[in-house]
Order: sequence, then structure tokens, then C-alpha cells
Amino acid sequence: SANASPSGQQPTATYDSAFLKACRREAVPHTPVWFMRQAGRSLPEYRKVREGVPMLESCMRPELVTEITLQPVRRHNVDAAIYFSDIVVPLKAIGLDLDIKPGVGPVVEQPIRTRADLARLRDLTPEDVPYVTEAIGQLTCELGATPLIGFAGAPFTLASYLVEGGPSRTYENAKAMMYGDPGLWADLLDRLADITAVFLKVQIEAGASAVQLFDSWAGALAPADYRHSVMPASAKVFEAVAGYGVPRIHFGVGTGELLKLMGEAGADVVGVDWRVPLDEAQRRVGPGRALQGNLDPTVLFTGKDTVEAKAREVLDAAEGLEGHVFNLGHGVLPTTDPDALTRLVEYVHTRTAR
Ligand code: 1CP
Repeated sequence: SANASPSGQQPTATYDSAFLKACRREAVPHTPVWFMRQAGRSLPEYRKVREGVPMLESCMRPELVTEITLQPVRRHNVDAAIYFSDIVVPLKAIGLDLDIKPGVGPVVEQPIRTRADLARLRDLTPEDVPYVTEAIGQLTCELGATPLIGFAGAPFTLASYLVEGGPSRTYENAKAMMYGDPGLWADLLDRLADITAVFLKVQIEAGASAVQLFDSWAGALAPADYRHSVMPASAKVFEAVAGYGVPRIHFGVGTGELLKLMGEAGADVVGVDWRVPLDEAQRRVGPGRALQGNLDPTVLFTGKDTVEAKAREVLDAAEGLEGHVFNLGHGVLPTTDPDALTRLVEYVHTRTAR
């Protein structure tokens, strides 16, 4: 398979890609680049194929998923593709009454607030998500040597939507459960860890070469609360996929104080937002892990010279790292000029060519 280790055999083209080498902290021909949310609304070709198709429905159509996932690879020459889906897809797949509302995000009709509500979170099985296996099979064929990153939402970030009922800035209901009913909270996160682990396994078994766990909103937590009330569930997810030998990436926003713990949860690569320079992030994370990041996505709204100067600051801070995957500090903003992204890939490749 594309993920086979080279023991005794010829390594595959995917295994030898700059992206997977950087994740494994091996020497690379150039610093690999991909962008969180590289598929999606910044691309006119995406807006065209999505016309009239609701977000969650688009995630369940393998032909569409394949096309949307490939669009940024064709256009930008990025070093990895990310499977087009959403963090709430496995929750929809187990029958929860949720939707992704345009301009809002995931909305849950009946939030999970009590022990009785937990019963609605049944186990995920591979049969619940046949479209994932089908789309990834098609994609790994079409991508050839370009690795495909699978992903899932981490238990805390999923819980934030389930308990709040939708996007939130303060997570007051979720955090009130965490502080006020720690037994229920632990059981909720444990159920979500099991669902997430199955969702990642399905993607790896279908051919994904790496996985990223998005704990986008973990930055809302103090380190002691993260360690005690969230990290065990995320660690369970990472442990469940450890045996596949594919790199595991762990990302969150505003997580400067959590970087060490996010590595210790079981990540091979720690994603860093733009608030902490990569050299300082590596000191916080410690040795033995690669870093991914961390250009501020708003920099792309400036001219070419400023983009290059700011990208160079990121590359300079990454100079002594064991492994570096260039990325933005969070997702591509929808109004970003796609040509600015294409030029940025070219700049990073040229500047770091060895
Ligand atoms: O109709 C649309 O196009 C809706 C916009 C959209 C898209 C394109 C949503 C709704 N999800 C997605 C796809 C998506 N979601 C991808 C694949 C695109 C790519 O990376 O190329 C990925 C990786 C996600 C993951 C995701 N969804 C995260 C984690 C990443 C992050 O940005 O931190 C989160 C938090 C979500 C929830 C979500 N889904 C959609 C929105 C608008 C949101 C955020 C809502 C909020 O602010 O809480």
C-alpha cells in the first residue's frame, strides 16, 4: 500500500514525498507546503461545483469529494492533498440531527446536555461511511505520489458543537459540563474518541498517508484543564491509530500554552498557529516531533513582497527544526486571492530547494 514502510521493499513514491519525510523528521529536497482549508471557498472552481449542493451532501458524494480535493493540488502544486469533508461528518453518519448552515457552520438541533442525551451517540462503523472509503480509493489513484491527509475533529472540538448546539465564542455550556459534571463530560469525550478513532481508521485503511486531528478550539482551555479533562480522550484517538505508522498531526488555534501537551497526547507533528514563532514552539514542544505552520492567513491580503517577507520569517524561525511542514497558522480565509497561494507555494519551494 501507499503507506508501506520501506523495510525490505522499495519505498513507494508517496512514502518518499517531501511531506511525509518532513513529518518523519528526515532530510527533504524542499520544505513541503499545504494549506488548511486549501479546498473550498477561495477557489472559483469549488464554488462552481458546489452550486446548489448542500455542504454535508457534498461530503457524501465520492465523485464530488474527489474533484474538490484535487482542485487545490492542480492549481497550487501543494505537497499534500487534504480529504474534503468536515469534522461533523461522522456525527451525521451515526444519525445525529445536525446540519451545516451556510455562513454559520455546524448546528445541532437537540444539543447533548444530559446523560440521557449520550445514548444518541452510538458507535460509528465503517459501513456508516461507505462514501469515505470510495472517495479515498479514487483519490489515492488520481494523486499518485502526492500524499493524502485524512482528518477528524478532536473530542473537545466536536463536544463544543454538540453541547453548545452550534458555533460559540465562549463554550459556556461545554465548559460548564466539564467543570460541573466531570463524570458526564469524561463519558462524552470518551464516546467521541471512539467515533473519531473509527473515522480515522477508515481513512487510513482506504489509503490516507497521514492524519490530522483538528482540536481547533482547545485554546479556550487552561493547561491543567486540558491535561485532566481533554487530553486523555485525544490520546486515546492517537493511540488507536498508532499501529498504522502514518504520521499523526495535532492542530489547534490559540494553543501556545498547550503545545507541549498536544505533542504528548501522541502527535508526530504539532500544528502551530501564528501567535508563537516556530523556534519558540519547538522549545515548548521539545525534541522528537516535527512542527507544522505558521503564516498568519491575513498576510495573504497584502502584496507579493510582504507575503514573501513574512513567509521568510517563518522559514527563518524553522531553520533549526527537526522537521517542518509549511502551512498557514489557521485555514485559508474565503476571500483570499488564490493566486497569492500559488505564488506562496512557489516561493517556499524555491527558497528552500536543497
Ligand atoms: O458550504 C460551505 O462551503 C461551508 C464552509 C465549509 C467548508 C468548505 C464548512 C462548514 N466545512 C468545510 C470543509 C472543511 N471543514 C474542511 C475541508 C477543506 C480543506 O481543508 O481543504 C476541513 C478540514 C474542515 C474542518 C473543520 N470544520 C474544522 C477544523 C478546521 C478549522 O478550520 O479549525 C472546524 C472547526 C469545522 C467546523 C465548521 N464547518 C464549517 C464551518 C464554517 C465551521 C466553523 C464554524 C465555527 O466557526 O465554529
